[in-house]
Amino acid sequence: MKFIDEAKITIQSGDGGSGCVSFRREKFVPRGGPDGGDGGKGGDIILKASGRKRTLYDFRFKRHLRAKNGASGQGKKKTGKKGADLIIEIPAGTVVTNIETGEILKDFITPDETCVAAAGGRGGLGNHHFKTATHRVPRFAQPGEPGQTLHLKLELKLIADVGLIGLPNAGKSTLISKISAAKPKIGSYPFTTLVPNLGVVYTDWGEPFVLADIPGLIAGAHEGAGLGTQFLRHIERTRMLVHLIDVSEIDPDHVLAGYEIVNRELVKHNPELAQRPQILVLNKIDVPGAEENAMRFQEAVPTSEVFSISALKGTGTQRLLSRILNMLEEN
Ligand SMILES: Nc1nc2c(ncn2[C@@H]2O[C@H](COP(=O)(O)OP(=O)(O)OP(=O)(O)O)[C@@H](O)[C@H]2O)c(=O)[nH]1
Ligand SMILES: [Mg+2]
Repeated sequence: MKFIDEAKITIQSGDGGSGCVSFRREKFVPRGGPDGGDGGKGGDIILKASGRKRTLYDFRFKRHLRAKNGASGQGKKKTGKKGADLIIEIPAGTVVTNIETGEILKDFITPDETCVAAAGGRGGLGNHHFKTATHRVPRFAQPGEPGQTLHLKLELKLIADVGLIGLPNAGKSTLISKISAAKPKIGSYPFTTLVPNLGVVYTDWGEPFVLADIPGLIAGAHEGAGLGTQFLRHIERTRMLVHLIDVSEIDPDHVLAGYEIVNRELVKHNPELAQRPQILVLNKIDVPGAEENAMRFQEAVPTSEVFSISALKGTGTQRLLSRILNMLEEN
């Protein structure tokens, strides 16, 4: 089970600008004295926890991150421009370690926490600082201090944004295996899944999100039946639920029976969990006769938005993903 997202990056703060060697030259001021300004400070690399980031996905493509150098000082004691800082957004929950020393730089817990991971180099002093009573014509200035380069490891303990719930055999593991890299066991019998699986779902429309596939819920799950409470507890930390229903198994005389079993378990385990935003998804729409069942179900829950998909064939899954993303952004 891999619940950790990891990335290695190299950060480099900006070099300080060099100090300037210059002498005041004006028509009526002979031998005006040194007036070289200081170099600007190099930009810092700042790490910032963000509530919008959910994974370390960005760093697969962007591994080397640099802040800007400070500009050199100029005549007339003008200080060089400061190099721009680079703010790197990471998900809250990321632990940042210096790879060379093994030291933990920071454990980012809540959004908006920041940390200067590498400070920009100081700017060099201009030559006007070096004028003394005995040394009136300093023809030198200080170079800027170089920036720092650090190799960092970012580790994020993944917390599921979306929980996938449903009766055993509804096709939860099939769905997660099709839309993420997770490779859970899939079987044509109940209780194939014995431990939760997490998968990161990447889409073209927004920030990736983390989906949790949990073992099927059955009546009495809140008291430990089936695989019980430990998995209900697992989905307590998600922000929304996707309730998967095997539409080929719907009993025409009790259309909502299966759906109600799962919801009852949620309420009994934790009433707050039943209030969580939930998307209803009818799966296995490819099975002959499923369309009629889907219609019956829709009529029985007229107010709810119901999706029909085939996890196996991929029918309807893109539309579902786009709705999940919308709901995550709304909440
Ligand atoms: N025809 C059809 N079969 C599907 C579809 N999705 C899943 N199945 C089949 O349904 C069975 C159960 O799938 P799983 O993904 O293991 O179901 P699960 O909900 O994870 O089951 P548990 O882990 O036991 O709770 C497998 O035989 C799948 O091949 C679908 O869209 N269409
Ligand atoms: Mg499963």
